[in-house]
Amino acid sequence: MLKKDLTEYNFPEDLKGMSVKELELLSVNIRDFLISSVAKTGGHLASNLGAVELTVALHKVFDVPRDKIVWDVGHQTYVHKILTGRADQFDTLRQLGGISGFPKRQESPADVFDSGHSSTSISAAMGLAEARDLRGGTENIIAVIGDGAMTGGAAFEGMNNAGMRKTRMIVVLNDNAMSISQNTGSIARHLRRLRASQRYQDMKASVKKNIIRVPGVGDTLYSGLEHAKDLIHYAVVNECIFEALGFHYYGPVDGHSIVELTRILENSKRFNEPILLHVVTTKGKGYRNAELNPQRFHGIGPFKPETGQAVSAAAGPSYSKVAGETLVRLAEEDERVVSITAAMTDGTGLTPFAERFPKRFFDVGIAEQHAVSFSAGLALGGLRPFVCIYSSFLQRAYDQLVMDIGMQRLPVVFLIDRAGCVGQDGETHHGVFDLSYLTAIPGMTVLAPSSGTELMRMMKYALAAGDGPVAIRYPRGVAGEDIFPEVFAAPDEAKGFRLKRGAELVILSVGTMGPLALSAAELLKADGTAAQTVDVKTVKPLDTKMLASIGRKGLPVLTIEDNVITGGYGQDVQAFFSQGGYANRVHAMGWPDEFVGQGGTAELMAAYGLTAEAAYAHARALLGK
Ligand SMILES: Cc1ncc(C[n+]2csc(CCOP(=O)(O)OP(=O)(O)O)c2C)c(N)n1
Repeated sequence: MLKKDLTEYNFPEDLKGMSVKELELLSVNIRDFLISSVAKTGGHLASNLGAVELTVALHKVFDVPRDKIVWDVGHQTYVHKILTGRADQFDTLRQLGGISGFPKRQESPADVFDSGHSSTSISAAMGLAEARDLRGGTENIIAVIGDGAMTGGAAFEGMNNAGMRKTRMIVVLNDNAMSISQNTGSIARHLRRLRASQRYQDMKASVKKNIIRVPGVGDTLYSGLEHAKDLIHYAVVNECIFEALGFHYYGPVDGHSIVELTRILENSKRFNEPILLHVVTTKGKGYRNAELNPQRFHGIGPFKPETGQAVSAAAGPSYSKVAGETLVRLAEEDERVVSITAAMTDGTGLTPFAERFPKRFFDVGIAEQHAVSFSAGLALGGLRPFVCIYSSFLQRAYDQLVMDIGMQRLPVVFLIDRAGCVGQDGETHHGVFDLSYLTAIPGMTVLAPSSGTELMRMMKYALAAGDGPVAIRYPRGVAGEDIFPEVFAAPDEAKGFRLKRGAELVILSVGTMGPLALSAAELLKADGTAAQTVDVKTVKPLDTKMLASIGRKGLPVLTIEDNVITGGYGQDVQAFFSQGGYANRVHAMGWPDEFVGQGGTAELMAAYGLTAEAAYAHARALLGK
């Protein structure tokens, strides 16, 4: 029986008794709910709209939480959340204290693996399956992975291993031909061919071979199946990469047909070996605006459902836009400039570059490790690569940063977008570790602009420098105006720091923490305390001349950074003073040693004491006031 409101169901139990017709009508209701709900909160709409029938069928066929579904990236789990009793919490989606836009084990037993970064589902599902087998369990383990996430090398590491071990697990490949933008690469081409293949064949023989192996019940199951004649069809293609990796391949299947999906999923349960079900879906399905522009509706802020228009417009160009436009200008002047993205062309502002210089632009797929080693090769080949990756995704490529770039002192420029707190995407996406992980690499120059113009100056410098890697990190959102009088100068030319007469304390703010530092200084001034503010543009190498002159005066120092305190700029300053024998007191402000959750950036900063008021209080404490 269909109910008026999704919150009235007792999901997933209520799904079990529903007919195909009812499941189809339910899917329509879920779509309406998704559109009106995400229009208010923002979120990953297009991917979820495309996965409605697939998720309904998964929950109809499998018994969650006993059976385990591991969602790759996890941005497409809204329907799964609705079908596991969380529809009533959707007004809190991605908000401070609300439900997450990604699977969270803490949130529900139905969420078995926390994700946010791509291509990990097959490995995690394989681990769950091998653990089940060692325990003698019988539950089904399913990984759901998109064609975009399938371009990540880690997915193949998992398949390589599971295929060899013949691990009993199901991989559902949700193929909508889209990553965030059009999916690229040979895997995408291969999937296109599989999709186009019309040569279906009865999979009876294959089912028999596999079912017969199910201990105890194989024979009975098979004869039941043979009579039922509901065997899955599969495309016979001359080459199928998944079969070469040891998986049974079935598909392509219409990912919007509840009948097809439930049948293939039901049959897949009976396999005793790894199988991959190739499901074809349409990103944004059922909402015209999203179908027409799936990229824009991949991740979107609040919008008007009738028109698809954003509720509020940005107050100015973002750092990403400044970076992309500057890169076009640099490339016009210097033909060695090339740019690389790992499936984030638009997010990193590279669309104008891709259009203007298609041959010098590389979208390598969701493959950050490859992107970094590839850029090492490009640099060795005489080019000047600018690698544009979000801070949290660059974590993937740490060894490549250390060995392939840092150790070899290659002139690669990293444009590290979404550095610092990113807001609603939460702990998987906050870029709060980069200052720590980058400054640990010998020879890496690490810069943090405090305005859009500073970013431009830094990019120009990075191209001209050319004697080692340069990382420039900047946050999500609007690039501000210059707020400090000093403009960026090359680290070795940076001079001219003078302690102001009468300064009682120095506030060193990194990059975009500048406004916070200036407000704190204002509060202190009102209290009769003279604080000198410094815009720290170069995080590494440390400005030792400046620090030594502060050290000699013994002034207390407050540092503020949009990074974890551990291993950040503040701790480098502390180490400089203590190792240099200076007695300055230092208080380091930044993110604490914990995974910071989701919420508005300002809300989170307030919750974690990254405010002008908190800075004022710390400053006074340093001065013993
Ligand atoms: C390691 C990593 N790099 C980049 C991203 C950003 N990202 C999130 S979803 C996505 C596209 C995923 O495409 P697909 O798996 O096909 O899912 P779809 O949204 O099309 O359903 C990308 C690139 C990420 N989550 N993780």
